[in-house]
Amino acid sequence: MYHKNKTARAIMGATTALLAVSTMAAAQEMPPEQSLSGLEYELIGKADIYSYGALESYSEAPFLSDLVAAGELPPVAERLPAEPIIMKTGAMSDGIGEYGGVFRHVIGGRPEGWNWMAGQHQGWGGINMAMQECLVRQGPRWQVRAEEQTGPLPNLAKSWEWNDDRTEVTMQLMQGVRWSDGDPFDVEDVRFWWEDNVEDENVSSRMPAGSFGEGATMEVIDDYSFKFTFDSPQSETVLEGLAYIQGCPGPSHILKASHPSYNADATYEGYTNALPNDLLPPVVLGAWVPVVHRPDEIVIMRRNPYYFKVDESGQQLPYYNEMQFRLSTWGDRTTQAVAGTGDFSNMEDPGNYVEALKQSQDDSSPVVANFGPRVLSWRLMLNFDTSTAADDYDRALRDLFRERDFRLALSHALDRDSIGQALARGPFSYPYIAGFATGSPYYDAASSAYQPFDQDRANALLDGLGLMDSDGDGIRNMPDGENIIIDVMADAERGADSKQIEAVASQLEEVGIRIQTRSVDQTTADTNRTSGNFTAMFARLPVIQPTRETCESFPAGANCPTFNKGGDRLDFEAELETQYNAFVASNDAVERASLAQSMQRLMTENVYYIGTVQIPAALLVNKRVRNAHPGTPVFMYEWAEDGVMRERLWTPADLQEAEVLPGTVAEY
Ligand code: BQZ
Repeated sequence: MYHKNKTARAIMGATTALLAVSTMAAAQEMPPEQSLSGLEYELIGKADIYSYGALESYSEAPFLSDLVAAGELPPVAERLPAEPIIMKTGAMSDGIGEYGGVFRHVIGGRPEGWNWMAGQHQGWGGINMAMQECLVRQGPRWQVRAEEQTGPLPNLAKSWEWNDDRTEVTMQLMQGVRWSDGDPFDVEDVRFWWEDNVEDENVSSRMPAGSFGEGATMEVIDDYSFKFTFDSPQSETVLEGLAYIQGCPGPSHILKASHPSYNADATYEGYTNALPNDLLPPVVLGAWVPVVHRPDEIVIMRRNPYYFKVDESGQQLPYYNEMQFRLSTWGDRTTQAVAGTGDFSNMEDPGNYVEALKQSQDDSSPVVANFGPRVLSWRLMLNFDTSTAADDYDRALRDLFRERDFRLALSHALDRDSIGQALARGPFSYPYIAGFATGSPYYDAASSAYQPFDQDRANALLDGLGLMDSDGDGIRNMPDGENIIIDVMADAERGADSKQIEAVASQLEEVGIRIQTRSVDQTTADTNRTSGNFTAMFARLPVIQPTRETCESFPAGANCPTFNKGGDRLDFEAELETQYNAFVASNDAVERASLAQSMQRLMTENVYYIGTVQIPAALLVNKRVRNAHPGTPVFMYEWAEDGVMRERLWTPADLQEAEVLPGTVAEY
């Protein structure tokens, strides 16, 4: 429960440590950081949040009882597993909820398709997390006390045991969970997810083959249990990789027919597109099911009558009957949350901050705003993989990117304070170099090599590489005479990204390097980014937990990171890979922290990518929404949509918004 004056700031401790270190101000150290987050809350045990068990009786949303009476649905007790997940009342900041109403999201993304196992996105902003359920869960961990911070929370995998030397972990699945069409969920769905998606290199899974646990193989034991075997001892940490958006099985009973392993006529392209965004409703395990998608307008989701979670009074979750996702822009998400026409925003576009904060401070404001630590970090990624270069010029560029002095030069050329001020005036931004963002529990200032703004140094480094402006046009030339012009892909719809690239481009031009920005739509940016299909790319990528979207930031296995998929490691990268492997294999928090420090040193000293700035985000939630714990971070173990646990959010009946599709559920 939320206690304003209790001190339990495990997550934000890093910021305080940083202030102490920065007074020593050695030449290449990070400047002092000012924290904007001030929330304190009580930390609790994992089982205080939810557990598994049978209750004497169950009840359901009233309209579902009508559907049962009409013979359209089996009774609730038959739809639930024998031992559902029980959300504990003590962990709810407003207690057990009332059924009904709508939760109104506004998002900037557009659903690409529903086949998430094949890497498709659903438009982000919380749609995927409302549809998917994963083997384990990370989002709610921000509330877990330090002694229990040993690994993920259970979810579909309700428990697991390790063998003595920790080379095998056997996981038990919940029994009796059903898909939203009533089909039973069992180990076959997990096997299909692993063998025919993750490990099938023809499928662009978000957890690329070989990136989860050294040499991991999977073996089915019986209908509800399976075993991972590893080449080397592993830890609870490695299992974090089985949470959103990596370890979430899709409906094998639907998808096998489109997969080449089961259908001689099927193609991999056809498989990826087997669940197009205009084919509704998809079959899911999540609390809500998409039932309407009007392109560029709205996605409407309705409650899943087979959802496998209840509250302590036996009410089947979720409380909200309907989830709406208006398809607009990310900036509009904040505008509408502040205006009260949307219920939720991860305020993440600093251009909005001052105005949004001012308005939300007013007593009559419909919204509460809480700042967290700096978790949003931006970077310019240079592709080190020469094997996928488009042509000779691109290959020459990538060879250059592999030179540490070139990356150091680019980093020294950037004036991160002015980039930050271009985003938002005020104390929001802080320089980002590479590695963990300062909001990460693994961040350590003393282990971060800082490349201060120093264009003389940048010029000297570039001169030293023999990259002179031989034709006097202001742009340095490659040894063969061509101008150095770097094609940088970026997401056109992210205002904070475009503003930064503009500043980066003009600063790099000052040292004779030209950036040519290629702005693309979000889906193109997303797929090219995750598949490594770019020469250079500018993007916002939080590095908070190394086990989440690992392949975007760490050399975890031969196919990672996305910006060096060819496996031809940079010198320090091989060492970084060894440290990453040791990190996920370690069960000792002290050892992990120290490995994180040496990873941070390697990443920042070698400028693994070129960071620009990092900023805090604020969570905006409408005041009529209950159980949105005020301590919920926008991002810590997962985005707030998971961290806030939407299946237990509710609104009192007299404050509920009207549903667009009252009385309905997905029909198959
Ligand atoms: C939050 C998040 C929930 C993806 C996406 C998007 C993609 C990335 C990232 C964020 C959006 C919101 O982020 O910006 O606040 O709601 O969806 O998933 O930026 O382009 O690929 O990783 O999650």
